[in-house]
Amino acid sequence: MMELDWLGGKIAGEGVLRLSKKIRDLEDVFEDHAAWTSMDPETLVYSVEWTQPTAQDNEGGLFWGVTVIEPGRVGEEFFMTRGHFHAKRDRGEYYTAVQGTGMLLLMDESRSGRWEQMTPGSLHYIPGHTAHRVVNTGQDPLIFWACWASDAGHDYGTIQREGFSHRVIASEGSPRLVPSTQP
Ligand code: PAN
Ligand code: ZN
Repeated sequence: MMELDWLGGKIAGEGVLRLSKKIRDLEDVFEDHAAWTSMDPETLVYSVEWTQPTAQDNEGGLFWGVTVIEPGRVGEEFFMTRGHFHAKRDRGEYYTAVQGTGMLLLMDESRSGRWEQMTPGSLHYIPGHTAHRVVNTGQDPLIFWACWASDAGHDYGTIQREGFSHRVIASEGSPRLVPSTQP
């Protein structure tokens, strides 16, 4: 059995997997390369803890995890996840935020984008065939839980090459959604 620290964004138990992404791991994720270069490469941007109680290729299984995105910016752009399509495109996912404020960016395969505001208690259904990225637009860590299909897989390459349709930047202190000029 696993124990969740629901509001702290932690999972305790045997076999919990963890990853963290620092500034140095996120080259070309943010638009302002000069600002990225000037930052401390060891700055933590986000971390993920998750449990895989079944094999990754097990059709019908579910995985469960939590992401904590630190507050911060690279240039004008807020800290955010890499974002991905699922490798099996039709696999959906649930996200629910428990702390902080942010935006869930969604984009379909024809690059049509939309977004949903994330606040404590907001529940987000991410349909299949939809890339998803989360942006922390607040002053505090943004913590959200997720449940996804065990055989979904992650396609990061498409977003790396083509980017998202929109970016979220700070404009006079407030988050503003702008069309992307480059991946
Ligand atoms: C989430 C994400 C997590 C980190 O668990 O994997 O928030 O974001 P990136 O994977 O885009 O770096 C999820 O969507 N799983 O499918
Ligand atoms: Zn996903």
